[in-house]
Amino acid sequence: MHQKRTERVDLDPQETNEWLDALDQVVEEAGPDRASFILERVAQRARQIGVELPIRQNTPYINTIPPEDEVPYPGDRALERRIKSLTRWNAMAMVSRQNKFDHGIGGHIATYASIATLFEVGFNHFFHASYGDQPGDLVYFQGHASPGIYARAFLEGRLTAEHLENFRHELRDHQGLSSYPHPWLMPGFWKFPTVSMGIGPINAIYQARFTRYLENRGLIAKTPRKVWAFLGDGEMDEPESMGSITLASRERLDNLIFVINANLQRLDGPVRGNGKIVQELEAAFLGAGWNVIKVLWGTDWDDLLERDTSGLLLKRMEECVDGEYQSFKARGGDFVRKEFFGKYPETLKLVQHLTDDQIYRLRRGGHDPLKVYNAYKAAVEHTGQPTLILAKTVKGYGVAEIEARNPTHQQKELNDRAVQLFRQRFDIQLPEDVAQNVSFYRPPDGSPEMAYLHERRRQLGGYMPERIVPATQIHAPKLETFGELLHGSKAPHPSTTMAFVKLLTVLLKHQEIGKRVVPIIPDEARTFGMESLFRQFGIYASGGQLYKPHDADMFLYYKEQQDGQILEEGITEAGSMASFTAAGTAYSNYRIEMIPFFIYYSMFGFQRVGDLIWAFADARGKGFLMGGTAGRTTLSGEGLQHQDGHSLVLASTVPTCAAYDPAYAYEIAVIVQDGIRRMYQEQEDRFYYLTLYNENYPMPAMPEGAPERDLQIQVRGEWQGHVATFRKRPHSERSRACAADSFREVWYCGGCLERDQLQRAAARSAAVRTLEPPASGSASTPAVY
Ligand SMILES: Cc1ncc(C[n+]2csc(CCOP(=O)(O)OP(=O)(O)O)c2C)c(N)n1
Ligand SMILES: [Mg+2]
Repeated sequence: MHQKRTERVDLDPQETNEWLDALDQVVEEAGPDRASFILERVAQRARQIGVELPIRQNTPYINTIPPEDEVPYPGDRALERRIKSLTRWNAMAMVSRQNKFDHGIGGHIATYASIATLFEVGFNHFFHASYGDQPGDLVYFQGHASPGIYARAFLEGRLTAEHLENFRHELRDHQGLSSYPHPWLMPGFWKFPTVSMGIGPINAIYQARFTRYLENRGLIAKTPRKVWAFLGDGEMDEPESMGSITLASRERLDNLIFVINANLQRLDGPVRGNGKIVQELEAAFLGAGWNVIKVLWGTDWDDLLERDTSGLLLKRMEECVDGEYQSFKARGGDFVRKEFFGKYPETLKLVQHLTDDQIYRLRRGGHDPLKVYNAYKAAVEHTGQPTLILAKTVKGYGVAEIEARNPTHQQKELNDRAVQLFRQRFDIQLPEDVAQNVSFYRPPDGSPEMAYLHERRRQLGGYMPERIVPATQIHAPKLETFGELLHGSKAPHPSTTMAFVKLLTVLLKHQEIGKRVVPIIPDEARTFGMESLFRQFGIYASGGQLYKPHDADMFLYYKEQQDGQILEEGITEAGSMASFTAAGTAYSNYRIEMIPFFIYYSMFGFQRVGDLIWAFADARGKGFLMGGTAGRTTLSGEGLQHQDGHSLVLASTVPTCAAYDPAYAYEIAVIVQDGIRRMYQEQEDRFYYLTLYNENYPMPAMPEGAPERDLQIQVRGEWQGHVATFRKRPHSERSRACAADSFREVWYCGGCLERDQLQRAAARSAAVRTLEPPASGSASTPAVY
């Protein structure tokens, strides 16, 4: 009788062993590739004859790269360790000093302590600041690991002790450092604002895709440039972190490398106390088509695994959950001997030659430069897929008394004993006064470690992070370029959406700046009447169009091409916003100014992807957000679904966003023309939000003096002071397509409720409840201009 899958027992161990021996023999005689081929064929046959195959998207809980495939470390391990230790010291001193003198100032020690090796191997061997005359790699640093990045820049001589002394005090008279990566607060330094979790990973994916887009359109030279994203394991719970990972594999983004700092903890406690975050992420990313490299165990474990003939060490590694792994680092070597190795006599024997201290110091993979180097090397050489590196680390690594403890994330200060233990742990040689005062320390110029550090960066094309803004490349077209929009409409009259599509077409065809325009649409082009753009400008498809579209013989067919200009993103406002960010900041990342237009249902904008929009502003992004079908809509069947007077209010709260609610076609032309002038020609770091309506009505010709007056009517974030500025627009019988209407209604209803409550309280009688609107201009009515 056949067994059920859930009841698997070995019915014939001798037969099982024969199969396993046969497999061993193939590997021995013909190598693992041949064995893999045979297994693939066996699996294929099994499926054909109806054998159910267990689908497992996990590899064993050991390193992906076996020791025999490793290359030796190419750098000077001793000097690199010295540099890393000094960086650790200065990072720790920076946070600790701040908190001593200014209690509660914040900052993080534990995160950088866990990620230091992952950064340092990158800085010494992989992160290119440039490729010849081309810009280099784009690195998204884990935001709250910033102390380590500052500490390295201090060693490099790019930051001073005064900078470090003023960590988190950047707005004082003297120079300081922002808590987290921030291109406004440190404009020459940080490129990517990453600290809002989930924003880094999705932006990195679309950044890597945008690199390919620029290359395929012939706008930048091809380079081996990589996008590196350093992420927390807790951060992976944000929907944005993993929501777009299939785009990366679909697009074969082998220029993208995610490095997850799997220290098994987040802020409150373990990321997956009852499971294994590394295995969970491995399965998800393998399933999504990524190349996954696990770096779990340091070199010291190689010998133990080699001698694990019973297979019980591997079994023990597999059966422990992360909550236990955390305890193994929080509780010391004797605990590990007893609770981890002691479970089986065979595993206990494996470590009988080691002291408790040696057992405690058996390193995890993410703290071993050799293992990390080999993983990075494999990642940069891998083709056809993005790579995920899962590096297992310890939160608060080497910081006595906080290592792997639950409150470690919040630890900001170290007492004198902890500081001295920290020094001993990493063997940090310092002048005595520096050690006593926990001061910052940079060895003298010309010392071996400083010479090495500078030489490595010279080999890799310079220092990083660095943000460079090129000279302006774009001149705004003259207003007359949009002639049709300026002269008024004839029946049948258009909507402002139609006027915008006309304007976009004119811009796309523009001799000088047409190529720089990036239309971004989340599956809404037909709704907005934009399908004519498909054929004219092509939809970007990195592999070209592999099929003949069913509408190929029609004039407006669905045309995909490798150098297509339109980013048709599918139904992902978050992904589209990430594309908008890559395009709107291309000037600083690729030294090429691009002009993105992201057109979407306004209802799915600021309230849905508001934090991505905020990050775009932080990144000093430029471009136009176009909120379609704003206000009430007359789109058949859509009704109240899109009634969103509030988008304008939300837009007006983003400091660098200029929000407009244009009523007429010529106003759109005036705002966009002036926007291009201000953002690109004048290099102002701002962006625009414009509402678009779908109702058709007569568009007047541009009156005398209009540009100046129209540009004044930006919606400002002063609505609480009742000066929100909405335009009156023509009303039809069916609908009043006016954001101000819904806004006024909300205001009006709020006023009613307020008065209602007051009346009840005062009279305790429900005699008369008036719903009269407050008198025009009274305190509860927004002024309407
Ligand atoms: C969207 C968002 N929510 C909350 C926070 C606050 N926060 C900062 S760090 C952190 C824990 C991060 O854990 P993990 O990603 O595992 O990074 P680790 O410090 O462990 O490397 C939290 C919750 C944030 N920065 N962003
Ligand atoms: Mg973590």
